[in-house]
Amino acid sequence: MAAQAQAQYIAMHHQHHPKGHQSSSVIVRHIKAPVDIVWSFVRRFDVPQNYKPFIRECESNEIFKVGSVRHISMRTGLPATSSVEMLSRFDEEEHILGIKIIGGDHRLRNYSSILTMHPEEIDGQDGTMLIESFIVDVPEGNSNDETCCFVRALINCNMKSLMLLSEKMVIRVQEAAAAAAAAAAAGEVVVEDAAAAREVVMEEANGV
Ligand code: A8S
Repeated sequence: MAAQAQAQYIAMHHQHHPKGHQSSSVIVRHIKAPVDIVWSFVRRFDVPQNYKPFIRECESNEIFKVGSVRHISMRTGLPATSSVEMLSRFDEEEHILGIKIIGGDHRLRNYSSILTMHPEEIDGQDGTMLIESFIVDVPEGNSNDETCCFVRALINCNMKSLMLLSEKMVIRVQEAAAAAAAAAAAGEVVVEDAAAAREVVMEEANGV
């Protein structure tokens, strides 16, 4: 059932058509956090460093929308120092984020990625199936396999970090809800209810 849903999502959103000199792949990860929490990090096109561990800084002075551009500087230790990226898809209802790399000092030419997330139950809890796919030119001097491994490794790091942050956020939201309930029981109204407590925690984490 889950495998079928996964295949369907991939067929629907993650079809790239690589030519001979291009590499493409799909990565799936399951996160024990509801979609709205995972999406709260991913949707912030202007602050990718909130979850992507290789990014040092990001500049983007626009309100983000399709066509918005961000200038990223990387941490040291990578074969790259900067990247210029454009938001190519942004769907807040369906939870779809598409990015195209349009410049920068690195070796990934014509890189384009799509990230989607889908609600799923994990151990009886609200979870998220995270799917990311990409297509990129194979750089001169590298094989298709090398390129695919390199990009997959980077995406895996991003996804792992997103998973840890999201799962931590679930715990903070639960704690805030419990604290709100305890305060209410004691007759103090700090935040109105569990839903309000959750909003406070999520806004704080994402610097909204
Ligand atoms: C992403 C995905 C990738 C980012 C790559 C593949 C990159 O930011 C890093 C190293 C590079 O050599 C290329 O969604 C580039 O972040 C971490 C600078 C583009």
